[in-house]
Amino acid sequence: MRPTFTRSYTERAGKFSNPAARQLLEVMARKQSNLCISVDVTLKGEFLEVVDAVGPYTCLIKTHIDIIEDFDQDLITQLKNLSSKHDFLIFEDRKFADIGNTVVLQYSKGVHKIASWSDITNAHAIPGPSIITGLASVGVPLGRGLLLLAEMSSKGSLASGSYTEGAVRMARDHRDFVIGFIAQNRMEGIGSRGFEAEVDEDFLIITPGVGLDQSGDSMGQQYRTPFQVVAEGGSDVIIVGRGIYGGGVDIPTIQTRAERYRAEGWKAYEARLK
Ligand code: S5P
Repeated sequence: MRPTFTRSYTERAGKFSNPAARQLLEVMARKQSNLCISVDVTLKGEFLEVVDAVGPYTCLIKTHIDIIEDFDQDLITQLKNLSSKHDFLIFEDRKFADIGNTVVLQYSKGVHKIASWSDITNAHAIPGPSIITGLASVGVPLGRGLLLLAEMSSKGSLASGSYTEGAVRMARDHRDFVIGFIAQNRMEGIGSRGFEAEVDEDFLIITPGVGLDQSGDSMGQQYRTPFQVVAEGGSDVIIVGRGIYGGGVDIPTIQTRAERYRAEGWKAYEARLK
């Protein structure tokens, strides 16, 4: 059987029943972009300015909505307008990690009402399957998708080995809602009998810790290049943050960098299809 990562995004889109996964793969093919941009800035005005500037180059805007100091409902209205204008999906990087009842409230209520605007969100596997059933009770009726954190990019991460295997097993039991993983490697076949190529399952692999010019930061982040991540590692989407908006640069520079990462990510995808 042909391994998942050698199939085109378009071919794979049709196989997902989850609407968010399907839409993401379709946007990726349409825009020739497997670049998710993490806009980790703390002021609404700057956030919207960067999102509007990089919108054309990205398939997915990743947010940490709780770091925005002057958050209001209008930010969400404007973000959704930009997502229609530029044709990208929205991923709130909330990293839920609590019991089912609590994550239901955190996902749907409070100031941010994440489920009402975020196509995709993510969760740690640490609480066990009830975190998925809790989040799914809110997200599935809205057509949302969930990524489980199976591995992390930070030095000394404890998410490896049997923990990663446990996360994959949890995902397999909830295929309607769990669309893939935040991970550094492909996950098909992990924790099951066969080798990757023998298992016909498809999970999206979304990979942070991507940079072309740095190997890490002073706080344990570790970077690999788009080629290492997509062509060699078989990941589907690269997440780039400071590599694009970092260093206090102007908007044209941010756009030049976004296009550079888009082109590198796409080239790596085309290389692995061959
Ligand atoms: O393992 C992880 C998982 C995530 S979601 N490592 C990460 O770095 N992230 C997130 O990706 C992190 O919270 C940040 O928003 C982004 C990486 O940002 P960068 O500036 O280092 O590219």
